[in-house]
Amino acid sequence: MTFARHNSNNLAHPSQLHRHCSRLRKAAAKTTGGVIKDVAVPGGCLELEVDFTADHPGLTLFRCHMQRHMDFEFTGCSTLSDKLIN
Ligand SMILES: [Cu+2]
Repeated sequence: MTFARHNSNNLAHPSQLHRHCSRLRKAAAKTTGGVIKDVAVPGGCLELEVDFTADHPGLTLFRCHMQRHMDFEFTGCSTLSDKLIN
């Protein structure tokens, strides 16, 4: 699966999709060599795309690692359903 994220403000956000191993596909409109990263930092007003294998059904946390950003709700859970995975 590909997870695409557009950072709509000018702050850097060290973001992580927990419970999955992510491979950075594209950052700031440039294709990468597919480096494996736990945390990627989209700079201000930039986009990134990561590929991951959706092999862990259930709640998955996506968050920014900056405490102040988490305090202002840059954190959330998504549910990967068994139907999506199989
Ligand atoms: Cu942040």
